[in-house]
Amino acid sequence: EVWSSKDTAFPPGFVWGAATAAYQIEGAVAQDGRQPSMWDTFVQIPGNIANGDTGDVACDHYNRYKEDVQLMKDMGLQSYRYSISWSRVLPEGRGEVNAKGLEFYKDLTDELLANGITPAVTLYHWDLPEALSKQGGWLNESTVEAFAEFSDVMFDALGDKVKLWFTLNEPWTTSIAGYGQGQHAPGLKDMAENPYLSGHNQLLGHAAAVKVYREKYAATQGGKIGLVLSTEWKEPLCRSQGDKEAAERSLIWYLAWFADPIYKGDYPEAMKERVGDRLPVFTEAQKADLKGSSDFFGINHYATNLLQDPTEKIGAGNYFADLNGWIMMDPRWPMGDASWLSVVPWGMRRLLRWIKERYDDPEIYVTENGLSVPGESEMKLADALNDTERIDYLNGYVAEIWKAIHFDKVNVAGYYYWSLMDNFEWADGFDVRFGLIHIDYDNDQKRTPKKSAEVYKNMIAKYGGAAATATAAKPVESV
Ligand code: GBH
Repeated sequence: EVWSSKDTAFPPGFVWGAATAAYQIEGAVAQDGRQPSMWDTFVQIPGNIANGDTGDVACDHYNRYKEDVQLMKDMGLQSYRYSISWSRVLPEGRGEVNAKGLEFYKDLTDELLANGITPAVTLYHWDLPEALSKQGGWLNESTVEAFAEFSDVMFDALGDKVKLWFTLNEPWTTSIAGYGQGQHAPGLKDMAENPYLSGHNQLLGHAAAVKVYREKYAATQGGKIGLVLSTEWKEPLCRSQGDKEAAERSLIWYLAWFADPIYKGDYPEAMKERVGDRLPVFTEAQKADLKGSSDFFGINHYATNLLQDPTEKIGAGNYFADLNGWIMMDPRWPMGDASWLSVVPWGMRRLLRWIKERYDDPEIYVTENGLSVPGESEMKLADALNDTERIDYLNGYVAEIWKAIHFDKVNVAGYYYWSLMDNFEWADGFDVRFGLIHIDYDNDQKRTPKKSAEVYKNMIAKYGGAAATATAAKPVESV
């Protein structure tokens, strides 16, 4: 059966939003008592960031948040996902609260609510306070407790207004890029043990924060809390059993590494077998705290890989040897402005279905999805604003989410485009742009909505309005 335009409704209450992260947009790194995070330190080292860019000013969102909230409102955004700069609130990572830092997040949250936009807060999006990083950061188990304390401060300050909380953003990326390969802060290089140890402590940090929320706040504040994981979709290169198993192994090493402890109470068996004593072990009490510690499944998804079973061993004793698969791209796929960003909308549907099946049909939020247009930062303004590739990407991926909901019966509760505006794209600095809104870094950070912002606005008006959500779609045969 073919779907018709009458069937395009999204479920009632489906949330349409956009996302950012503190270090990527705020700037104002030394304003009002903020102390450095490990990213402030990392960007100082020559060679770490393209063109020597830093987040010192970025979009200057800290000083322009009111203008930005108006832009969100103009776009019809229903929700905004933003993160907290931990060292703005607790400059030393623990201890003394910086009232002015906290004030900023209260003001921003109030401004959102006053404009009818639902706040969705990420507690940790990679910017660990430097004071904690110096003591080993996520390699040191004491960071677990520090994160729970920081989370407590934030629930206490914002929990009467924020009803959707994300503890960590993409522990995979922190573990691999930050502690394993060194392209991200803190820039450590050890792929044998660091990824597994930093991942382990992040999981414990997540569980500890959720415990604080559930014990002290959930009953009175009534919000939902979970975390945000990420993976590319992993498609077998050929139909051979070996390639199918390599693809499955890759999903386990990217996603189930973190999702299994949360939904099943422990690491996947395959990881325990292959990683051996480099994989830390949870105590029974920790397993109990982890299991069921997410009210929903947050997923950042952008791209797809092909997986081939290696015919010979690819090294030993490190993360990618443990995973044991060749990760590649189909050369025919269009690409974004990053070597990992293949444009493969159907990968979204397959990933959502995989999550549904492995984790017993959780509620899912797509917490990030977006495109950087190749060469956009080199373009004249008029060309950058005419971002047809981004529009195609948005339409394509959202259509696949729709198919996942209607044909595969996946419980998707919301979609957040990455990103609201161009921003500091980590190691790529300001060269790579993901925004619906253009930032002119040479002209006082001037904001200009791109064509994609208008398309998204129309999409939200069409699918996210009261009329659209009131009409439940007819059941349709699977295709
Ligand atoms: C997100 O991560 C971040 O949350 C956000 O801050 C960032 O700005 C945005 O994406 C755009 O980059 O090394 O080949 O195995 C990106 C999602 C998931 C992309 C992990 C790279 C690893 C590719 N990332 N993925 S690979």
